[in-house]
Amino acid sequence: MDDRLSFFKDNGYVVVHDALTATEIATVNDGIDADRAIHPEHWQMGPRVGFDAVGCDAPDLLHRTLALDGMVYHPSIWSLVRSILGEGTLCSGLTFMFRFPCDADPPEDIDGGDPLCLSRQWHREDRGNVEGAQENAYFTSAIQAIYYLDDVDEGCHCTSIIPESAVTKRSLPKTTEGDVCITGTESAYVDPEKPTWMDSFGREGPRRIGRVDVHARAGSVLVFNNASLHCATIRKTARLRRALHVRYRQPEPVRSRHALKTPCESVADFQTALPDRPGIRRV
Ligand SMILES: O=C(O)CCC(=O)C(=O)O
Repeated sequence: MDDRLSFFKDNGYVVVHDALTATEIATVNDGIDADRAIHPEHWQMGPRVGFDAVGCDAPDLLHRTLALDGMVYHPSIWSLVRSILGEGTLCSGLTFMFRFPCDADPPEDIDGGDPLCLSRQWHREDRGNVEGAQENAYFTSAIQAIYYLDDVDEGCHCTSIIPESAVTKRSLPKTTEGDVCITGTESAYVDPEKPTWMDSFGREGPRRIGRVDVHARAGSVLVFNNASLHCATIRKTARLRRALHVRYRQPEPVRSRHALKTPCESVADFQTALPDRPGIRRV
């Protein structure tokens, strides 16, 4: 545990391998397949740029299936999350995501030695919102846990992240009005030799260096500071990648909407909207 905490402090993320048993993985995937069969209307893809993905969010999703109940505060990461964010931390969001096979060709100018990579849209969640991060030693205002529900390697879509310590995040320039947000992300970790990259779908963005592509077996979970630069690495692949994203934060400050999704305006809103089953709703 201490090793994971110190890795998280130094890097802004940690991977917990084999966090879920084969039975837990099957429970989640089977439950989602059942929900898709009964409610196909909730799993329709909206218009996307070039590659297909679809997700469903809690609270609605948790009202339709019991299969994710054990995942809201899964014991493999819950004490880690609470050690980082402190007593009073709550789940503030949960999304199940499918990323589908993609047959587009990689651009000629490949990104960072990754021959199958089609796209990377780097971002800090909530535009780098770090409200409340100064309250803990990890400079973390919210955590996102991404559970892989399929094996992930260099031949399929993965999550990528740029290691960045709590000390660095604390020292980065921040906005001085409104919510406290890290600024200057456009130029962060940009390759000085070749600062831009055009993805397979004609979108130009910064070409970042220093990334870690998270390749791990189904049942592993990436736990990261929501303000760390990360993205989905979209690859040419015939494989599906399923993942469960769970978000955590402190309810305060109530005015900051970080780690929340519409229509929930606060952690309390999200909690109230959850089904009243043991282990899910905590307020
Ligand atoms: O799907 C992924 O691997 C990462 C998605 C992502 O960038 C996000 O949740 O903000």
